[in-house]
Amino acid sequence: MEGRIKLVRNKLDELNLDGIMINNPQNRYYMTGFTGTAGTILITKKTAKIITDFRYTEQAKEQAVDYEIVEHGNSKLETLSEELKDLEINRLGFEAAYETYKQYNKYQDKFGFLELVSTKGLVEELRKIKDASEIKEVKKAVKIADQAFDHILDYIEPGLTEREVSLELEYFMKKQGATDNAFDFIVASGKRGVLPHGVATDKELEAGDMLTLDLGCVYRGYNSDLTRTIIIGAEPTEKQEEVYQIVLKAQLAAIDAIKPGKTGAEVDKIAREIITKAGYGENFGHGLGHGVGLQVHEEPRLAKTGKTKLESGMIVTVEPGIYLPDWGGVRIEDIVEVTIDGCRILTEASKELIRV
Ligand SMILES: [Mn+2]
Repeated sequence: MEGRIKLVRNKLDELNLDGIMINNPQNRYYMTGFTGTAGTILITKKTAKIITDFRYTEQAKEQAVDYEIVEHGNSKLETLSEELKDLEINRLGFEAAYETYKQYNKYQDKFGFLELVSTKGLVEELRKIKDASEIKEVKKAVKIADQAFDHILDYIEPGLTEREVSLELEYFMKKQGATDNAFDFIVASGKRGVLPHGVATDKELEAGDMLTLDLGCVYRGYNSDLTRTIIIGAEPTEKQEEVYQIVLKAQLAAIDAIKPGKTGAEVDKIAREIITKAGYGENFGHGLGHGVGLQVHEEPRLAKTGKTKLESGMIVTVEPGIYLPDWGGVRIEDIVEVTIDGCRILTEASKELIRV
């Protein structure tokens, strides 16, 4: 964590701040290794502290060895205020995207002796590039999702409800060591496939349905995200096969184009052009992909608006889709790691149009 603290201190210098308080849970974990759910990180040019309560002081001492642990009593803000005065902080950064207006007002009341300075994505910026230990955790989360996909292929049969499929996925992944679901799984069968975020319902799976499964888990704080579309109990129709192959072609071309220096918009465009040329441009209404790490959706974005240039160590999804009203949809999603000269696909689930 020392390296990460140093990088934050460089940012403090750049922004002419004496310190920053970090409350965003993912940023807190990233900066400290502390897994407790309450505590404010205070990083200044010379000190690094976690202000937390009685429930977490021992745990914080064990997990966050680079930090001084300060236990607060009834009022965390009171303790924070004393610390800030002792440290002679004049300009204090806070996380604009995380703190609420109500909380900001409380800070203003308590910290009248200093200037509160809004910061945007200071820690998130560091989180874009994953180090070896983070890549290892994402790989494990990806592996659990891959195994869950293989498992669910054996489990699925006509007559099961989407909800039963979703529950089985959750049960399986948690048995493999996942601590949580990365999001509400999408289990969208038949015409429901038109909904890019069609979470599982009581609809029963029917022969001839296409089924889009979008699942992911959390492993040691890191997320996975996997989408496959399969076909249930029948050979695909010509149209199902056609739409599937277009999405797959777009996905493979985008993956092929990923390398350092390319922007998210450039990669998005490659997939979008293939889908548009095939006549389905209007039916691909979302971005191509997103960063994955401590949050399942984070920077950088692969989308029309994605200005970030890809760099080695970024981990992103590539997930084009085609959604047709009164018909259904197809989406195929892998997670890839950007390398020095291209990218490595971390997802191993098959991309054949699988019939179960
Ligand atoms: Mn995704």
